[in-house]
Order: sequence, then structure tokens, then C-alpha cells
Amino acid sequence: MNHKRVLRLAVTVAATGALAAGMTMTLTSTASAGTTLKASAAEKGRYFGAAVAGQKLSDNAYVTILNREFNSVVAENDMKWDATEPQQGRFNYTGGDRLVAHAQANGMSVRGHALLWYQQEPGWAQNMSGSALRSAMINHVTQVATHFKGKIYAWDVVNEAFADGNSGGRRDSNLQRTGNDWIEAAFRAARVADPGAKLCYNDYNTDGINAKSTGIYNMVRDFKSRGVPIDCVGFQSHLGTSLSSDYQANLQRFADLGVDVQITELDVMGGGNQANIFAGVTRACMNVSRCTGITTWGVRDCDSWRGSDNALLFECNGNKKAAYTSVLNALNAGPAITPSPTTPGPTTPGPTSPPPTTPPPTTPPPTTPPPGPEGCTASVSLNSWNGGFVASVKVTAGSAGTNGWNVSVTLPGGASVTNTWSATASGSTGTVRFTNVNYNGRLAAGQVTEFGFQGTGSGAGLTPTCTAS
Ligand code: 9MR
Repeated sequence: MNHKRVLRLAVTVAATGALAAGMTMTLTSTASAGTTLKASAAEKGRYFGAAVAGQKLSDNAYVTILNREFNSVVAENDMKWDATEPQQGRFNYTGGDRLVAHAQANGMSVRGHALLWYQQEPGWAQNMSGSALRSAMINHVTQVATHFKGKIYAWDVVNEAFADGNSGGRRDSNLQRTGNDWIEAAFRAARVADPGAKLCYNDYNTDGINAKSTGIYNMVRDFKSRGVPIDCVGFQSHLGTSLSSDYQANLQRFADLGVDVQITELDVMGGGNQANIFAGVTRACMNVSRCTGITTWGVRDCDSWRGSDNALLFECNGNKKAAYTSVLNALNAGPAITPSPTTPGPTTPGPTSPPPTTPPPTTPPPTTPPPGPEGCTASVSLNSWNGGFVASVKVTAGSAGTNGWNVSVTLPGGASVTNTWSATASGSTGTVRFTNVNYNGRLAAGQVTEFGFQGTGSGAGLTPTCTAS
């Protein structure tokens, strides 16, 4: 039986960022009766996810619950730095690929966790500092995000970079000591590597309006004002025996900056208040139109990092707990979000569906070509730090379109290219020539494609010249 009571109320999204991204939202109050977490969340335009430890995928009882109840997964450990780059420059994607394959085979989206985190750094990175570490970490972001390109709904680009307590400032770490701009450098590199993934900042102890969440809020506001690409903020929500009364207001103030919010690692101390707290978090997410989904940090109590806290929604034997029912009811009672067709803004990727892994075929040239020079033009945008840089290069075809292109840049003395994507480099110092790869050489008149490269030394004053063939 379908007892849908649909009450449409148009909500003007106050967030200028959302408006800039061409986005409007409709809140739809819908009483529904989904019978699984994923169905109920999906009815309301959200996902419901779980953190998965790789070895659990061979536990049948576990996988049965995972596939029945969840439509999003995140690797509990398998996509962290120590797992994916155990030795510098030697990447291991076995665990991450296995989880992505499971997700794709079962219609689940994937959150990526985490490109940079001061914990779980591989030993070689723990021993680094300064510009060597900065280069290594940007390379890590680039390589991992490129490997999973098109397969990740949202990346935790940076995890837990803010200090606990009242300072509202950054946490000390070797990453932080490479310079305060390390977070934005990471976000820019991630955007270049996987333009289709939403890019999140993720942290804990942000479960209300407090000094730490306000520090993060100020960073996000600054990023939005300067065009640093950030799309979402993750609220881990490892909770105790009470829920802050301004939990929802805190989510809402971030949403009002023009970013999505997500509950990313939810678990709650077992006992009397557990079901209420789980329900309160779920209601808060449902009441914030830009809260796009909830992830619990595990499936059953005994899968949890919190051991005897019994912090999750299923007992070890797979039975649903009272907390499960309270979450399901809160999902079913909540309003739906219907994102309108979205025109992606410059820093906000649009549709939630992952982009194709191979770029779509280039469109044929229009019959009346737009005005412009024949050949092609190129422009560079640079993200640099002391000792290194990432350059993003835009190639625009002239009025005749291109069959192929190459772009030459002359690097300052001492600079060299260490890594290139979406183009092939010849040479690494002095004048370096970048040639299209097989899928981005043919451009229609006026069409734009992008490639990038990373370098050591200074990238100042790069003036690219583009030649079409
Ligand atoms: O649950 C994770 C546990 O298995 C790991 O040993 C631990 C250290 O890497 O990380 C746990 O997950 C953490 C997450 O990555 C970030 N936020 C806090 C989570 C719980 O510690």
C-alpha cells in the first residue's frame, strides 16, 4: 500500500554558493514506508552507507546485511595512505578495488576515505617534512584520485586537520608544517585528478556549534570565497550518550555556505539513549536539504572499532536493534530532497551519478563554427607552494577544431616536471612539450579540454603556446 502524502514546498536555498552552482532544492514532505535503510533513504533522495573492512566481504552473514540494507560503502582502512602507498611511489589498490567492485556489482556508491590524514601515514611519509613531503602528499592525492577516477561519489580529501579543544585552529602534524595552504593544495590536486567526485573535508568532535566546528566553518567559508574547490563537509559523529541540541543547526550553517553535508562515520554509545540519538542524527540530516546521506562506521556491533560499546545498528548475530528501527522510522518520516537539474558551478561538481570512466566522445563540430583563431590556445592556472607546484592547463580549440594538439611551456631554471595527467610530456626541464592523449586530441571548434602536471621548483610565469594538428 502506498500512503504517500506529498506536500510540495519550494524552498529558496539561501546559500549563494548553491545559487551560483545553478542549484535549487525542493523539500517534499513524504510519509513513506520503506523497509530497509537504503530504500527509505533513497525515497528521500539520500544514501545510507556503511564502512567496510576488506576481510568482511568474505563473511556471508555480513554481506547479506550489507547488500540488503546499504547502498553506499566506504573503506574502513583500505584506501588510506598507508594501505595505498606503502612504499613511496609504489601503489597498492587491491583492497580499494575489491570494495569498488563489490559496490558496482551491487548498485552502491562509494565514499573515498581518506586521501590525506596525519594518522595512518606510511612510515616513509612520517619521516618526511617540508617541500619533499608536500610533493609526496600532492602526488599521493593525484595518483590515488586518478586511479579511482569516475568511481568515487565523494572523497574525504583531508581528514581530521583541526585541533580539539578551544583553539579553533589547525592540528599540528608534519602535513600542517608544510604550510597552512596544504589543505587547499590537496583539494585543488584532487579536483584536477577526478573532476567528477565531490570533495569533502571530514572531521570529528564537530557535532554542534563549537570552537572546532567553527574553525572548520571559517575555512570552508574562506575556500568558497576564493574558489578553492570544496563540495562537502563530513561530520563523523562518533557519539556518546547525548546529542548536542544544535547538531542540526550546525549542519545547516555549513549547508548555507553552499556545500553538501554528510554524516560520515556514525556510531553511538550503546545503552538507554542509543536509539534516540541515532534517530536525532537521522532527523537532523533529513531536515537539512543539503545533507545527502548517512554512513555508519561498520555494520554489526562486533564489526565496530568501538568494541564493547555496541555502537551500531545490528547485533553481532545480525538481528536489528532498537536503534535500527528508530533510524528507519526517522528516514520514513523525513522530507525528501529533490535536487533540481544542476548546472555545475566552477567549484561544485553537479550530478551525483559518477561520471563515465572513459571520457565521452567529443561532439562533432557545429555547422557554424564559433569565431576564434584557428589552431588552439592554452592557459595555465597554478597552485604552488614553496618547492613545488601543480599546473592545470586548459586547451581551447580554435575555429577549425583539432585532430590533436601540443602545448609547450618553458620552465624556470631549476624546475622540473615530475608527473603529468591527461597528456604526454616530452622532456622534464627547460621547454617541455605536452601532447594530447588518445581521448582528448579531437576537439570541436571552441571545445575545451584540460590536462595537468606537477613539478618541483617554481612554476612561476609559465606561458603556454598551443599548436593544433
Ligand atoms: O575504524 C578504523 C580502525 O579500523 C583503524 O584501526 C583506525 C586507524 O586507522 O581508523 C579507524 O577509523 C577512523 C577513521 O578512519 C577516521 N575517523 C575515526 C575512525 C575511528 O578511529
